[in-house]
Amino acid sequence: MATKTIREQYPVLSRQVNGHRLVYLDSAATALKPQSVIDAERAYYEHYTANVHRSVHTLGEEATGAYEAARGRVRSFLNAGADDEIVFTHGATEGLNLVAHGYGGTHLQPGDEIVMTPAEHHSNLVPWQQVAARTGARLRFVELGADGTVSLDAVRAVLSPRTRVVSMFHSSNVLGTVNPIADIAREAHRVGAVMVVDGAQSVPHMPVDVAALDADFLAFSAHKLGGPTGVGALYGKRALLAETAPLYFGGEMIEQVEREHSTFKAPPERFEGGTPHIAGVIGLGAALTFLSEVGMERIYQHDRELAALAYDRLAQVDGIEIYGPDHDRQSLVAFNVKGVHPHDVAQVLDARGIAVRAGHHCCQPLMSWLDVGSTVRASFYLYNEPDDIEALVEGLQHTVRFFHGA
Ligand code: C6P
Repeated sequence: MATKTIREQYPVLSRQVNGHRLVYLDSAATALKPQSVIDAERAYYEHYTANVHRSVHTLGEEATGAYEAARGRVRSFLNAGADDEIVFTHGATEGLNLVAHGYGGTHLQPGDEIVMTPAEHHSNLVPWQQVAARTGARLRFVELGADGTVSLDAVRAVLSPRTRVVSMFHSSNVLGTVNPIADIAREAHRVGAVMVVDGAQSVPHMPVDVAALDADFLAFSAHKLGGPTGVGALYGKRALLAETAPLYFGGEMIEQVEREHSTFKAPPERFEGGTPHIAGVIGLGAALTFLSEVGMERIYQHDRELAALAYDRLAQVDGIEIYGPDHDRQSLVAFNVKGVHPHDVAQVLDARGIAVRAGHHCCQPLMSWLDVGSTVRASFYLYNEPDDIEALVEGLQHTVRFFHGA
């Protein structure tokens, strides 16, 4: 599929924003949706709206078939061993909460250790803080390298016989770095800990193989890879999911309910209580099909090339400070224009049709480590091209002139 054809499949890219063509550089917050995803959701609502796993009529069977087919698609996309290792969630945040509360909350003892980095998204930090407070476990943080990277030696330095959980991002939503998860998982397993992976920023941008990584759990969101909002999936090894307690109790997750007592279904149904986001799950399946047709290896290379180009071009703009390493970036660049608040930068860019994110990116401890309150972030995906980066560079040159004079 040629890049031009890819762009044409995203209807929102044909709109104008403030009199300019839309330059969408905020895919790390949420990615644009291709027509096939929009069509798949719409088809469910137009042609076979029904609940799943309940209704024994034609529409119910069709809906259940499409819902379970999407589970199979997630399994093959991640190279998981079996469909029942895939749990549908509201997104990465719910997946990580399910592991923290459902697994950590029932396995951690006082003095046990949970290892992570100071660069975690709040969704992979706050749930563990909560579970640590409840169980008496302790959080331990890996020391970041000077450029924000995570080295295996730094991970080894904090692992101990008390480590029970290592929970880390795969790709950073601020630094653009990719953690060596397969190596970290090997070290985690050596001390008897489980490896939890926050795949929110990796699954959309690179081939992710849970078997090759030997991840015990891996969570991601559909909306960051072109699927609908409010849905995602959690991969968990079958034996570990079997030891995980559900977060929600109610319809369809039960086996037998008596007045005073209930028993629960096996995973994954045990974790999908209540009517799920059926259209969203079907849309997630369509998004994975679309990405697979383009090819994840190709998307990986494309996004890396754009991130490298953006780094080089932004480094040439006077008055810009870039955060994170100068090489090996996955799909984004976070930076500041010296002396200008990130929100002001975002507003000036927006007036030129350029969408970026400004803020702490739900990574306040990392902002403290970087010694900033917030940053601007430009993030790229398969529909971006070098001309989008040139538009950003021109917009930033204009911003510098606007605030600091010619
Ligand atoms: N980061 C960003 O603009 P949810 O919100 O559940 O879909 O994903 C949470 C999440 C978890 N981990 C990482 C590394 C993430 O980047 C995100 C979402 C968005 O950076 C919204 S804050």
